[in-house]
Amino acid sequence: MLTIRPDTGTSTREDQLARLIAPDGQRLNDPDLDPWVADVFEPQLLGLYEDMVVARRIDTEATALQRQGQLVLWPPLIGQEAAQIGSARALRPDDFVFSSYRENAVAYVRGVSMTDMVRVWRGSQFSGWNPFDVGMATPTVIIGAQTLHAVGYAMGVQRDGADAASIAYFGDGATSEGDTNEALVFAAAYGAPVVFFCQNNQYAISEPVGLQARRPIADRSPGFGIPSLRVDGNDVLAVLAATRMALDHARTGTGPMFIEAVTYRLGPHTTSDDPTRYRDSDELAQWRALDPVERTRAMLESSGYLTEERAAGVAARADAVARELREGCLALRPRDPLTIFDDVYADVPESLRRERDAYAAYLASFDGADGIGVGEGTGAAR
Ligand SMILES: Cc1ncc(C[n+]2csc(CCOP(=O)(O)OP(=O)(O)O)c2C)c(N)n1
Repeated sequence: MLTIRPDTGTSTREDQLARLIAPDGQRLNDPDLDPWVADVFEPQLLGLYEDMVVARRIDTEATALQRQGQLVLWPPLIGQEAAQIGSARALRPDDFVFSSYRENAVAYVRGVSMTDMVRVWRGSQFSGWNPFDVGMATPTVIIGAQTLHAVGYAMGVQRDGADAASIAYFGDGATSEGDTNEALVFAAAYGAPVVFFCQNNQYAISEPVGLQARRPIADRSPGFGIPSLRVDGNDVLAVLAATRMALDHARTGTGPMFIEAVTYRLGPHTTSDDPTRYRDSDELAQWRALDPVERTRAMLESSGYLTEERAAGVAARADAVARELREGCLALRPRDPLTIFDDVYADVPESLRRERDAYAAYLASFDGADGIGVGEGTGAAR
């Protein structure tokens, strides 16, 4: 296996990361970031902590549902809670989110229901929710495509004379895609009010970030004329501050901004992936020590704010959300397979009509075969 790991793309170099909470929970100061979180005291920090605990609980519950055969696939976010919660809590309701498949904590903050969160992963619907109800487009699996959507939306906002912004979430791997680079060119050229939020979780499936990035990812966008910030992505307060700063930059007509949140995917790429094949346990242990949830907990405990009662409240909230997720998931029924042909064309082309008829005939061929229907596990159906 090729392993190129210069101390650049994969780096957690202390000197390069903007940070407000140390790994041991100590509150640090940063003259650039501090003003953006001057209103964040213990109660607000407890809210961010609760969000992260809930996000992790959603993730473990969905992973368990996949292992129990109730979901086809799940893309875990464990390790990336601070990057997602800190950035999502910086958004206003009139901002618009364009994400990949891993931003389930962002979706939670935007108000996506637990049932909608798993619809697509259960295979019961082709898309998850109504974007305009929550200010968030449904996830994009095509790597980097959502960056173009975010820029297009931002250019529309600009032409409407509104002061909202859009935000594009993507991974380190997506920065190698043509789409992302085109999006950066357009955003810079038109001064679009968009924030590019890259979660550098160190891997694009099995490829370490150092393979594609010989310099920190945050060094790329200045070449397009877009200022960037490299922040500790496991520090929820620093991420909140950086995203508020970037959104303000975008909304006030100063143009796009790029944030690289340096974090780590503690779990597999998806539930189909085995990360032990491409990364070692020492690396994992090193990042576990930087756990974003533990860090905020340590901070709140050392200040005496996280009492047993408050911790119990957080755990109860996480349990309630997990229950909602499980019940919502199990209540979802499969759709008629033929509906895959619906709602794509207003006037269905002849070729697609023929394909639909052929598929309908194929499905019908199982009817009455020893009383066993499609999907019930017959050798023939497989
Ligand atoms: C255009 C395109 N090429 C390839 C893939 C296959 N693919 C799925 S996930 C992935 C890696 C993405 O890595 P990154 O952008 O770092 O995001 P992460 O999954 O780490 O959050 C790839 C190559 C795809 N979905 N779309």
